[in-house]
Amino acid sequence: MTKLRTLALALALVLAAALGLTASATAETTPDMRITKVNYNAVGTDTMANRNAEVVRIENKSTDPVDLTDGWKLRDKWGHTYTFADAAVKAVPAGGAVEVYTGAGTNATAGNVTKLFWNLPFHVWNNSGDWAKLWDSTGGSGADYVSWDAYLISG
Ligand SMILES: [Ca+2]
Repeated sequence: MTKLRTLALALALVLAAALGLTASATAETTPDMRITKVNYNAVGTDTMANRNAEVVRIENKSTDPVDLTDGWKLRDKWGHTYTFADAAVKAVPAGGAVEVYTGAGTNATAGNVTKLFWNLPFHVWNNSGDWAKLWDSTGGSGADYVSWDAYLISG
């Protein structure tokens, strides 16, 4: 009986340890940032004046705030890279979004949406085909990806 009780206690301890590990593993959620809109083709002829008609929207689909300033980047197919550095995106709230505009402007947050301006002196997203890739803080293979040609968007 004593051996059985000891075995039961040992199993209970193992089970508790396993549950403890599971609980701590689920406490940290994986950031889930998604590119939900790419307006790559400004209406009319591309000029300096309509660069901000190009915009990429990225939404936080995870349940916790995400710090985009710890190494997140947005890139096109040709290597143009936007690095998230504004303090306003240090904690993008769950359900919140950031919008990256190509041209000049003043970064600003309204509600749970932060508008960021790349300040490029040209249109960056190719109308005839390109991709938008989001790199996370690990610098890995990309958190999200959207590509298009002149007629089709995928990703
Ligand atoms: Ca364009």
